[in-house]
Amino acid sequence: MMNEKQVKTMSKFLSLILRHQPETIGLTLDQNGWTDVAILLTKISENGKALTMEDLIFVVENNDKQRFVFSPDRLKIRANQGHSIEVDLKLEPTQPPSILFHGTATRNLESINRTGLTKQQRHHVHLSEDKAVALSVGQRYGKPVILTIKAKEMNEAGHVFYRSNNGVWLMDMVPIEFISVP
Ligand code: HQG
Repeated sequence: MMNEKQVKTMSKFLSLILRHQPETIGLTLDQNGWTDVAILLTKISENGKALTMEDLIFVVENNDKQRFVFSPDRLKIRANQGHSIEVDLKLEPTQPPSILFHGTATRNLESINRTGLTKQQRHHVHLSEDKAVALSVGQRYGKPVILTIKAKEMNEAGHVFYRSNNGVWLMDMVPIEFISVP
């Protein structure tokens, strides 16, 4: 059985492979972001990181943010969100709650005040229903600040919101008029 640290390391590696650079291990994703589990296991082993199906199931089930999902027959796997490569997750537009949160670093505020929130390397701007999650996201990049987004108002103004299977809210951008900076 894998320990907590091994699970975390493997989760990070899977994020790299399933969201950003599948070519690192010679893998390809289909247009919806899925890849074949058997091929994934083989490619990972060929790249010196032995992983059994049992371990992979453990990593998927114990991932703190439920970042990955199997197809119902467990023959395929993909990341739930967070991609930088072009994939169509086939998410349906969804009505957001009245407010959502975005954690960022204070040094980004000047630029955000000019252009609103824009997607950087990833496909979407990511928002959370949970302030604590937003705080930890912001902390990754420096001194954190939590922005409150008037999501319902923004949605009613015509901006499309999607919700990933693991509960992350995704949109193309957030104009400045819907952002409250503390
Ligand atoms: C910032 C984690 C300057 C933005 C989380 C962020 C999330 C701007 C950074 C997921 C800007 C992009 C995504 C602007 C946005 N000027 N900076 N106009 N607009 N930014 O990593 O939201 O652990 O692409 O504030 O839970 O930090 O990977 O986005 O600081 O869901 O599963 O540009 O990553 O999930 O950074 O994080 P990211 P994020 P995982």
